[in-house]
Amino acid sequence: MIWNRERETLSDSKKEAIQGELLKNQIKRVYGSIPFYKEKIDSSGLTPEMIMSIFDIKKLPFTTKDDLRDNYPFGMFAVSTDKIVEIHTSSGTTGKPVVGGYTKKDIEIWSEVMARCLAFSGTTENDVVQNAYGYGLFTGGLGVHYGARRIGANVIPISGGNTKRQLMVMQDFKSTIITCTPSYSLYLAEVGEEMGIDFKSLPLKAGNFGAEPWSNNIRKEIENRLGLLALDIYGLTEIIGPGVGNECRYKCGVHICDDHFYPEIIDPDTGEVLPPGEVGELVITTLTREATPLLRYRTRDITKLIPGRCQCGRTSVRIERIMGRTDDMLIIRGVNVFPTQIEEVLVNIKGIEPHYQIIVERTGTLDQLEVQVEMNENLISDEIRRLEILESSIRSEIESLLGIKVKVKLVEPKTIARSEGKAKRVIDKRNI
Ligand code: DLL
Repeated sequence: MIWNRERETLSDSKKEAIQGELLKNQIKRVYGSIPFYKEKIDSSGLTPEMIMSIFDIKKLPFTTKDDLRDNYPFGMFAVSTDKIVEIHTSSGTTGKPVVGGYTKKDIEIWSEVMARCLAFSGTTENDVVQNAYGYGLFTGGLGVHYGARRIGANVIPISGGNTKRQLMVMQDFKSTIITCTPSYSLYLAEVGEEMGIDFKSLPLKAGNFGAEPWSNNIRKEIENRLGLLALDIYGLTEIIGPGVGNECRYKCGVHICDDHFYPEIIDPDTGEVLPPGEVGELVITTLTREATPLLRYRTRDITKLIPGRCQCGRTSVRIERIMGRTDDMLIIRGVNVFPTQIEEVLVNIKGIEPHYQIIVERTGTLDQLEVQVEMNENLISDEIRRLEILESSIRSEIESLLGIKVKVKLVEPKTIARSEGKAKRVIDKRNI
């Protein structure tokens, strides 16, 4: 179902006209209300009047995460504090968090784009949405909540964690839609299977999974084990939270709500704008955000724009699922490695679970990458020799994909920590 047919199926020319008008207004607002942007625009030799259409966006300077940190907490706010009705922050663990402010209108917009995202997975007013994203400063819980309310679905604000209670609620309240991180959905599957729950007999029909990178193979695993349609939802605190975009049931890229968020892909080293199909860093400009608008924000997320139209009828720009982040990308002996590449290999191997962790260490001047993977219960009783053969076959598959030497260690079932939110895949012990 398309939630907002008029806005989600705009012709190119109409969309460009709308985006252009919104951008012009946005530039004037940020220039007049955020000293940081006034200075930045002035020093790049521009005036707000020089931005006349959406195609002029390329002239604007970028905004980085460091800019947000330098202006922490409220230096990037475009409205006075009495207009703010809610605040959220990023879930990052290093340094000061990123702060997003919302006016009443921002919450309206958030509800609208999240309603669109939930409609991608078929959510209607008849559905029961079990919202297992964390409520609180993290945007996941309340963002999904607002969208589900906008649709008129019955939302269960269970938040993250307390897995047994999640499973009880899922059965007793007859949840039809589940929203959580992909890694947590697999944990729900694991605990549910141990309790003897037959997920396929439950009314669960779909889930919007996101907030962390995941692969297509993990999607298959989630779909098979939970018996539902698993779609990717993307977003970030800086832009609005969840609701920036979502996959449709054709699963061919994340549709961006591009009448609110304008996406570009750049070469992260040079800043040059790349054409559709080329992989680079996603940059987003908020066209309608009132409280914390951002111009050309460098997300650090790596993806590409997908050319062409989607069969679902929406005309929104699509991006490939996020491959990783520029700051998650490991550079091991000069080779770029994303955890999702390793995940793709692991999920296809029998005898192991999709729970893994990547440990990076430096011995002398050499980086060592070790992949720890859980074996499953059936394998654990196997003789050592067979386990060694499995380890070495996993190793050679990863090595042939990445082109570097790695260590693989099979670990006992359930020894890798499960997460109720974003999974921690990489432990980087290097001091660099
Ligand atoms: O994770 C917002 C969110 C909540 C999205 C619930 C989807 C569902 P932050 O905590 O600010 O916001 O983290 C944003 O998480 O820049 C990406 O690196 C990553 N991320 C978010 N969604 C996806 C996804 C929320 N579908 C950061 N695939 C982003 C891959 C994702 N990475």
